[in-house]
Amino acid sequence: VESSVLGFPRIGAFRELKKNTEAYWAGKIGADQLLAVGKEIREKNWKLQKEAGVDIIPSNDFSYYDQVLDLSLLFNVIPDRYTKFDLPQLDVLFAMGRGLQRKATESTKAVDVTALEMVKWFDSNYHYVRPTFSHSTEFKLNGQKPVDEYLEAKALGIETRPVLVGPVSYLYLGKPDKDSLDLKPISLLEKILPVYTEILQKLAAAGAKEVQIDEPTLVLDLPEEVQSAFKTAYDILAKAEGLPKLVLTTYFGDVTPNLAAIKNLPVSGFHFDFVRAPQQFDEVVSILSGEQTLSVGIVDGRNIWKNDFSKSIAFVKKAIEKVGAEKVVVATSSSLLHTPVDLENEKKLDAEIKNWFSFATQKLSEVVTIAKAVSGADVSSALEANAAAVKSRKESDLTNDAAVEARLSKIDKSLSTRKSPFPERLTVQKAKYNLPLFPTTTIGSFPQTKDIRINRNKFAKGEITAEQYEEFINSEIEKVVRFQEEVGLDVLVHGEPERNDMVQYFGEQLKGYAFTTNGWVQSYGSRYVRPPIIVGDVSRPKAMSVKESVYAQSLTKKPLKGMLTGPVTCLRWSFPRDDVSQKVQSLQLSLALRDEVNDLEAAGVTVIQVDEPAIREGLPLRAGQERSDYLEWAAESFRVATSGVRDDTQIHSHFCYSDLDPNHIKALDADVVSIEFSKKDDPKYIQEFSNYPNHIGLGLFDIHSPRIPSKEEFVARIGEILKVYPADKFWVNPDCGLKTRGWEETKASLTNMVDAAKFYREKY
Ligand code: THG
Ligand code: ZN
Repeated sequence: VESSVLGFPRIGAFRELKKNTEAYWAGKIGADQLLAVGKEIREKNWKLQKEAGVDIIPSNDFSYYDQVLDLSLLFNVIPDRYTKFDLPQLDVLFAMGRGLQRKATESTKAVDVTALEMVKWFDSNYHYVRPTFSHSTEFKLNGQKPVDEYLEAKALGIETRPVLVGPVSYLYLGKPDKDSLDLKPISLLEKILPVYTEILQKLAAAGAKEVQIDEPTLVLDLPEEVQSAFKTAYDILAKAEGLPKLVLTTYFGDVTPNLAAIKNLPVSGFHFDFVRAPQQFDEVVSILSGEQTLSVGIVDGRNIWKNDFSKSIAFVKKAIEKVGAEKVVVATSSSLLHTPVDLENEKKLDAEIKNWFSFATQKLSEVVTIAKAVSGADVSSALEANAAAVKSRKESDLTNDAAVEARLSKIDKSLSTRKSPFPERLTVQKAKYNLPLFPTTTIGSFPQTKDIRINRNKFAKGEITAEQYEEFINSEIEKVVRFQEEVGLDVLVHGEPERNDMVQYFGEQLKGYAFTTNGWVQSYGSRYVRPPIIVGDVSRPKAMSVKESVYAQSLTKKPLKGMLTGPVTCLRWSFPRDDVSQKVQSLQLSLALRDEVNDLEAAGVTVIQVDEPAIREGLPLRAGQERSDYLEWAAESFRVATSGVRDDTQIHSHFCYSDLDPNHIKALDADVVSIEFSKKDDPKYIQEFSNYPNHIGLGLFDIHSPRIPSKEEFVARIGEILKVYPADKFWVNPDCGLKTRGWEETKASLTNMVDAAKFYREKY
């Protein structure tokens, strides 16, 4: 029985890709050097997998930014606005991913172009760049990245299986460009198949026997025309000459509701995610023809817990019984992109806890060991060690806290309801804060400068004292407060210089969490996160954010928001436990945060923002009972965290990176919400949000891009919104926090934004 990996992290064991990509953007290194680093990472990854004994090793899982964006480039799905500057291919990729604004030089034209929209990859914390189609899109092959990378591995003596996102998913995950809003991407299917055929033929000609063709949209509720697109697409591909075998790959959920769509597809095999959806086993196996292979996704690509070998082996044996050993492949459930690279680089983890984990590198041995075990090889010592680790975790005191469990059992309606309904709260809040029409604010973080990172590192290493560090943080807070007063913002923030990441920062202060020193996972482009790990029942030993917020408020007469990360987001951006439900973990977090919210209020910080950008990410991918349960406990968690306050305490929240449903947000009952909006070109979104009952700020500029919008641009965008949107509910703010931006562009953008708000204040 063969072992298979669907994709390996491409960031490098020590974030080499990030460092070099950002150096390239800053003009510090040339493209050659960046490309060389990419090549080195690919080589290391392939050799690592080869040495671990993996039989089916992926290629084209590497990307300099995002694998979906790579495909857009490969198929020439490049809106005209990116092609008119004669940029090199690599810069077109980055311009589409993050926007580009550059003054003219002697040899180059001025460039000014916004980025494409970036959205969550299913229910993960990875974000892809959304393909954007228009009536004038003409598919044609633009280079041959998958072939080049296949040949690169081959030259190293390593046979690989190239990975491509399949045609139906690629189209369905895209959207129409603003000049073609009536276009349904799936209608382009027959136009795109020739380029898929062409690249697949080239792969076969280069020697690839099989291609992993990812169709993860099969785990979604699909409209009829998308379901039927699978048959159309794969029938056409099957008729083409000279194609490699195709393994249709699904992950992150249950495909059975779309089973009819893939039954009888002319592919050589299927991959299913049995970590997430073991219950689909009987049904999916029933559609296999005698020839088709079954890739059994059994090693979790989304979490860091050690595999339970005895369970997995039993599962794979069941598969062998059904379809025969020669048809079964043991695989990771999804790409390992969502896990950190190597547990061996964690030097500070408690040895007992460390023994419960498995990162991408360790997972390679896991698939290999399981494949060997079911093939009858003697792996008894590996099995014994694994059983001991599984037992140690189950029985550890670190896992269970009776006090937390007791408090959880007492949550009731009174704990999750504000004292009065919104209209009454609004009256007292208006009197208390006396804000102008179109109040301006930011989402919370300000630029995380080099200086901030250096000081944080020094403090972590003990090179400066706690007092020195506090003094530094206070001076940063003061700078941010003064800046906001100067620009004329109305509701201020402290800027979060003390925080590395909005989840990691709280995770590190909560009991029940473990954290890594090098456990980076790509979030988008060059931005990575280091998710903390929930290992046991969660509680808050002491206040986590009060000191900084109180200090910041003491510097100004304007209201200042205390900033917290909501329970659902803390859960979703951590590696969760797999032995307790998400609901329980979320409610435990909500109690810890409730204490923090109440402490902030008692300390005089009475505008409090509890961000829930991941609320949509947690939404089960399909409609149904599980989804309605989720919506209920997610909203309940937020309300438990925020309902302990007085009516005149103003609760804010913030959401980004997803297509939100205003109804879901309504259930949180926050007084003010801000949502990412600048890339939502379709006027229907403005309409959708215009009925939102409480106050709302629709994000006015993209914070992922260094580009500075002019005052006129802000005025135009607000004007568009005000055509359908009630003026007295409307806040003015950016899309999201500013931590990834530099100060220069932050100052310029916010100044223009505030000027635009003033313009409308005069007008109304
Ligand atoms: N934190 C976490 N997940 C997230 C976000 C976050 N997911 C969605 C969204 N925000 C993704 N955005 C970002 C934005 C910035 C960074 C990461 C994800 C970022 N990372 C630093 C970097 O790569 O340089 C490292 C931060 C650190 O030092 O810890 O800036 O905000 N969990
Ligand atoms: Zn955000």
